[in-house]
Amino acid sequence: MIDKEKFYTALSQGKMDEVKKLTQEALDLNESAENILKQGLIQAMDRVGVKFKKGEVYIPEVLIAARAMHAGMAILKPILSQSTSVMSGKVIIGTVKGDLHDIGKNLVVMMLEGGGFEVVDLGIDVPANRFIEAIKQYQPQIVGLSALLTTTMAEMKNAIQAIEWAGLRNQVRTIVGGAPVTEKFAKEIGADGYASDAASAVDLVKSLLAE
Ligand code: B1M
Repeated sequence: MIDKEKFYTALSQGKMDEVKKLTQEALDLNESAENILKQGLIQAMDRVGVKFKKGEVYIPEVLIAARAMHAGMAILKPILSQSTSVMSGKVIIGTVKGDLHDIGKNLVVMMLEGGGFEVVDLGIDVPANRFIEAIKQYQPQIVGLSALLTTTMAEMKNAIQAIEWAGLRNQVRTIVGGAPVTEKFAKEIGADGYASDAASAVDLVKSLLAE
């Protein structure tokens, strides 16, 4: 049983050691890494997000919560990324230009690695030309774009267009995701796929590679 209140209290107060302890304790009690992630860490961060929206907490509080979330995720990473299958494809991924949110993207990376994919993480605030350089350098089959702001969603379109203009569109499949992104938007900007969460991103990549 995951103590959601304890996770929320520790995470919202930015108590990294406490979040790590709670995460480890839950693992020791045989909770699955997926459950700890969803019911412990993500739900706590969602509650912080609601308070942020209402103006009850501000950016510094959200930042320390994000740092505490990363501390918990670091404990789960080896488990989520554990894979017995051989590398089944290469994915490059990044949060688009102007956007600094990386928690969700990092989860997608972990789950893809767990799904047996080789992942090159380009980080945050990634301009279109960096995606192009990375396609040439790493020769991936899939390019993943993440955005958390309605204002940076347009950058996804720019990146996909730039890939097309660089003559690389037939070489890669593009997938998009992030809280404000929808299936409809993905189609409008010419992405090859949309995933609403990290687990679906793995299924999506698998299905695109099987086509
Ligand atoms: Co920001 N922020 N933030 N923030 N922040 C949101 C996104 C917001 C919804 C908060 C709110 O108002 N309720 C709002 C966006 C509003 C909008 O545009 N619609 C917002 C805002 C406004 C801002 C600033 C503009 C605030 C300001 O400066 N006034 C600013 C922008 C900075 C910038 O990017 N240029 C800002 C800053 C920040 C912090 C730096 C303080 C911090 C980020 C720290 C970090 O990431 N290292 C932060 C945080 C933490 C949040 C909230 C609270 C949490 C986001 C998060 O990590 N969620 C967020 C509110 C919320 O979402 N509840 C908010 C947990 C994560 C697991 O979920 O990222 O959705 P998510 O990822 C999911 C799926 O979306 C999906 O899978 C993931 C796992 O299942 N997914 C993909 C994600 N990428 C994918 C890619 C894929 C497939 C699936 O394929 C490639």
